[in-house]
Amino acid sequence: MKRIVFFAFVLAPLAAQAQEVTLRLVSAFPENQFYVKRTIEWVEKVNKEAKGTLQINFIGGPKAIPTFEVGNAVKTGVVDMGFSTGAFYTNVMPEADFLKLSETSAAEQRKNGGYDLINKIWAEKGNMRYLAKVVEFTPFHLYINKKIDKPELTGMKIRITPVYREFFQSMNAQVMTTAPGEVYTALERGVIDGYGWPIHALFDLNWQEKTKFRVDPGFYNAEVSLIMNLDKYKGLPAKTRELLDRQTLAYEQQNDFWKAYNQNETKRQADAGIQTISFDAATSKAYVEKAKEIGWESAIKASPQYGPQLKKVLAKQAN
Ligand code: 173
Repeated sequence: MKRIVFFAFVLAPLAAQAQEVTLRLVSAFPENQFYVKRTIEWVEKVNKEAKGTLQINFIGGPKAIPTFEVGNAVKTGVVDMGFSTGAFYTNVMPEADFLKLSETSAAEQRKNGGYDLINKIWAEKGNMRYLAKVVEFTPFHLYINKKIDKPELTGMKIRITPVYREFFQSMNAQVMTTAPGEVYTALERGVIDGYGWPIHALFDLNWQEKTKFRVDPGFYNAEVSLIMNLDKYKGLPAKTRELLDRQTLAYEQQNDFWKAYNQNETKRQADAGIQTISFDAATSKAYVEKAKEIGWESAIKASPQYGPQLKKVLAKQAN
């Protein structure tokens, strides 16, 4: 009798406390991308440190859930966590793609109200928690296989995601949206004359084999992050949630990593024979300004409510 009482009052609560939470994570980027490998390493570290409390179970990449469906899968709870960029889930909310317009860093956005605003919107429109941004300080570029001497793409078919749509269209490109996993074949078959992509991660997918030119300068700021189903996030025991917040923040705080990585990737492209196309100073300046102007203009049009609020925390304010 005594023993039973001991079990009920002492051991049973201990057993409940020891319940380990498992979160299922999918990646919108192909598994052979360096981003994903780096994230899997982070997951392994978390799993070691959080043993008994939290385990993240990496399910896979776009073969598990297609690139443009990861956002919806997180929203509805088909999976618990997603590794994605906002451009891949504009079908959940247009605001997802606005984070490319960030001129302030993730660290600054944690202080200036940006992180809280993002989380307000992500919760309200996407039933999501925006855990942490883990790729930044990374410009996008236009890569093409035909030489141009001015920012003019008439007659060219360019692979895009929502990141580049309005900007490339403003240069008269014919655009075609595809997931990263389909770009190599499109290049190989000559279906596209070029594509938008960050300064890095070209080699991960072997695109250097099919790429002649990179247009400089770059524009915008690539954003890749960990997102989570909001109900799942709220339902975590407080201690587990705090642990997850700490671990995702620690990952975000390593973003300076990308600065040196991108320099190296730029060199690697030159070494692989990718030539750069540059414009004169005035044209370059106008090119970058146009990207920004068109980006915010379409953002505010797509979200009159949150576009202007996000601009305040994402854009560097003119003094
Ligand atoms: O080009 C893309 O697929 C894209 O939108 C993107 C965004 C962030 C990082 C890498 C790619």
